[in-house]
Amino acid sequence: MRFSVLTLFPEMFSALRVGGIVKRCVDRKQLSIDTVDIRAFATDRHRTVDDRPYGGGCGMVMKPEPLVAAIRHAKEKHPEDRVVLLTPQGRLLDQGLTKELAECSGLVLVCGRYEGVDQRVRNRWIEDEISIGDYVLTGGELAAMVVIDAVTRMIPGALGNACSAEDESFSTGLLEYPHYTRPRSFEGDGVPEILMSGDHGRIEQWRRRASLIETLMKRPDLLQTAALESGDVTFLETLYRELETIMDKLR
Ligand code: 4FV
Repeated sequence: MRFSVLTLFPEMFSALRVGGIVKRCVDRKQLSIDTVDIRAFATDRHRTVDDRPYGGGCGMVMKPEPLVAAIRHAKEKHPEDRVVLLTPQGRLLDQGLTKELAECSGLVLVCGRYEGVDQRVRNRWIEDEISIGDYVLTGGELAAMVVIDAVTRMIPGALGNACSAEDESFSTGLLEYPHYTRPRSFEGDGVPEILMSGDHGRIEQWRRRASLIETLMKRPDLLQTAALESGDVTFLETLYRELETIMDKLR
């Protein structure tokens, strides 16, 4: 997987190389992250990359010339790579979109700054727009890092041999089950006995039910789209009836 990141702050991406799964994938050549400094493509004496908006208004806009020159530079080397602008107007990043991006040979991630980029760049050069959430950042860099981190996890083998990105939050469409590790007792709190039983069938069922409860309590909206199995619905119905009984007593 190849990431070419077009940014005014290439040094920000050194954060991805300090450690963790992304660094490991880079070291194993499963992944490359090349930063391209957009300002290096500005041709005027002051190397200007932004200017005042036509029609007035506050803030500045990223100029088309240096940005398009930087995109051309990235596409020259890998014409098949998808050019993605990080912007609040983009498709909302979720696990499904992350999976889709991980199937690309490479991504050219364009990080905007100021109020945004000149519309003519979006019309002619941007192939996809992605948002990491409905809020406004000072720049696209952090959003680009989120995309790099989430997509890296989908690279086969990135998570280490035993684990795959298949059996986790959102890939099941449900929230993750609770995790426990040693010590067996921590400040008076223990660990559910079932997890020490060695009975993987019952442990699997316990985890599935814990995921359903977590999702019902915290993100019931996800239950609409989750790939539920028959046992799940029966379990949720039992839960529902128990809650009903409790509610009746409370009313
Ligand atoms: C953003 C987001 C985001 C908008 C103007 C950069 C900023 C500034 N990117 N998801 N939310 N971008 O707020 O991706 O240029």
